[in-house]
Amino acid sequence: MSRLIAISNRVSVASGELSKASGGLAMALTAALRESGGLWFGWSGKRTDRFSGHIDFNRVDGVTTGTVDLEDQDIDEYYNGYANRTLWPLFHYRIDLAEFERDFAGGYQRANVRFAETVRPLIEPDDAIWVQDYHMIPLGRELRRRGCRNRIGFFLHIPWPPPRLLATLPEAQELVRSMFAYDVIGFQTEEWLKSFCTYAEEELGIQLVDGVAHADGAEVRLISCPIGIDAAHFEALADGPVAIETAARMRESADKRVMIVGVDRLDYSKGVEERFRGYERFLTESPEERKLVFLLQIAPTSRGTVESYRRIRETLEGLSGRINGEHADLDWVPIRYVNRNYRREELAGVFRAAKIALVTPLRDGMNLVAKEFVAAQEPGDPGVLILSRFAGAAEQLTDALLVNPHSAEEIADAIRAALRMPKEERISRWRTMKANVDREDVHWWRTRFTDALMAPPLRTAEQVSSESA
Ligand code: GDG
Repeated sequence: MSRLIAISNRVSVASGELSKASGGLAMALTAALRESGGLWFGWSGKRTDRFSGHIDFNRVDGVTTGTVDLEDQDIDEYYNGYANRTLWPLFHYRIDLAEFERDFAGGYQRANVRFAETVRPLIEPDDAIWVQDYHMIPLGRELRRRGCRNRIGFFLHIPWPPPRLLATLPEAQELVRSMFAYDVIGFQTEEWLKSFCTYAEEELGIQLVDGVAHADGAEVRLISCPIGIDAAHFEALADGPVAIETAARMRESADKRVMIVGVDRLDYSKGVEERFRGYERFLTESPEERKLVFLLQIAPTSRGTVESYRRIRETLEGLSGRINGEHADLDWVPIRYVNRNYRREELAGVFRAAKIALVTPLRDGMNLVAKEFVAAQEPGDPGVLILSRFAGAAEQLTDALLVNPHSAEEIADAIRAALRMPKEERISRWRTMKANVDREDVHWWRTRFTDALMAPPLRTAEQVSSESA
């Protein structure tokens, strides 16, 4: 296998059992890079007074990382700006929150040029390059402009918006055109893939045949490639000592009540406000059942410097306080709302102790929490997953209780249905979901993408030039 170079905004090698930051992406890339002796390149997360292109190399757990520091202006315009205040809200259908600023677009382009210039000298002729996510959409084209003829793939972790929404982005055409510099473009679901194809065909007149786009003599494979978790590893965490102890603590503090759990990075796309309203509806409508449950919502803060993230934090604090004030009793609080980060093995224990998970994003590329909850369940007595129809995971986990996350009624109904669900039904739904989580795990995802990336070009360079002659 040729060497793999992964490029993403942030570089975080999943190292050791007790790592806090190792989410699915970190796990997946760490495994892929370790196998191919690869390199992981990106931003260090640190600032510098003047961008120098100096690469800081490190070796962590068998993976080489190379990171660069960015100037304040790049961090403001590229990361906090275009990535998190323009593309993130727009791609999650929140045009009301998207900010369209020329400075942001310029900073995004400049940072991508800087990444391309910095990483280019490290690329050997046989390397395959895998660019990750919305921070780096134009990176492939910038590498091509610098003479890079390697196989280059791009994977989008978040949704791709419908064409009419994307059209609100002033740079939409240019941005999408830049993507045809890649050999492979991967999306989490068929739905996002279709939206991309419709835009490419209708707005850019690009010809698509059997999942291959033909643009300016180039052929680009378009695939759906849903990301998975390291299911075996997560299941083992849930069976490990830290998780067992955490689950025991949770059960004791639950005092025979059913624990409903939600775990989300604090982000407006995760639908936590709407979830609280759905849960409140359940409390109001089911007086006889309400005191049998409580909701534990874990929501570690993210992107704290962006205004809309401060707002969501305030809203949730206010809402959980109001609901608790109105419904709590001397011996019972309906919502435990926790703003901090837990170790993965503690999360696995929390999932194991929970009888219901509320995973109700308004829009989500995939949502790994849904898969982690499934992986952590006790086979003989599994919990029920309530899942948003608008999470990428809903294409695979069709045996969850699927809900419209905007509807408080549907969320309340689903909580009632979950509480009343017979054990046999719980087991049978869980088995089907677990089979999917195990089969289409993170290794499956990585192999599916890298196989497409390493596959021989559809036409040789000679064919292309003789056809265009
Ligand atoms: C993007 C896309 C896509 C959460 N709290 C803690 C903690 N977490 C972990 C979860 C999970 C990860 O963070 C979150 O993954 P998600 O998939 O839910 O969401 P995003 O961060 O938005 O990720 C998403 C993903 O990329 C992968 O392609 O699924 O759609 O938006 O692993 O468990 N981990 C620890 N402590 C916490 O308190 N250790």
